[in-house]
Amino acid sequence: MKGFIFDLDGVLLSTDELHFEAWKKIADKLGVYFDRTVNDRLRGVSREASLEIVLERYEGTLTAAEKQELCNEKNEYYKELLQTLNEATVDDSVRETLAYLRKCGYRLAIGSSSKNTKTILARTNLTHFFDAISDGNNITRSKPDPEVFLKAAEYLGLKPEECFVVEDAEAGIDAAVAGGFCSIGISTAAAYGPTRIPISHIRELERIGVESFGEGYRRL
Ligand code: B16
Ligand code: MG
Repeated sequence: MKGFIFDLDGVLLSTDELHFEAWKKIADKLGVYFDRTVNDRLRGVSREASLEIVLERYEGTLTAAEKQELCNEKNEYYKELLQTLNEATVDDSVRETLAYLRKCGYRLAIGSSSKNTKTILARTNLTHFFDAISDGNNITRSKPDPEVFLKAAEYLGLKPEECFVVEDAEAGIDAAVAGGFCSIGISTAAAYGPTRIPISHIRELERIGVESFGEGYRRL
């Protein structure tokens, strides 16, 4: 194994609350019920697919242009909220684990559905840890399609079977499995059947990193 591809939201930091606030504004404007349980279903899902979930309880019909306008509006609220992120948003254990894996010689990439990935990485001072970034701006198909991870591996110059994918969402694990990656699941994804290696804390990646040099990960 030579690389680690990290999902962003839900793995390196959480922007759940910010997505919630932004979608809530849209839902309130439409008069649609929206709560944190619905918000949980938006994890790892693209902006457009998220809107479709928000609209499940909407009685009217909207044109494609109106839907696009709502997505844009949500993103404007969300970008304002992203201004509150800073270095302290990210747990020390995340920085320490990324630094450790780099020291071991692994190549690191981001594989995120978010089109705001670069802003989030810059605001939290995480950009320098990564050799490559694959995000919502360079894909045409969202998770569970493996495109975002396949592009990340390509940017790293590695084959899928040489990379771990670390994910918190079921759709992300499905994408990793479909792409031929070794999936590591955290949070919700730890209890998901197809996950190859469940973990309960990001620090466990250090052990996996050490044990997986060469063919070692097969013995886990
Ligand atoms: P944006 P990930 C995902 O990021 C989020 O989990 C999901 O809630 C969001 O809808 C999606 O990015 C798109 O984000 O609106 O910023 O393009 O988990 O794939 O890092
Ligand atoms: Mg995620």
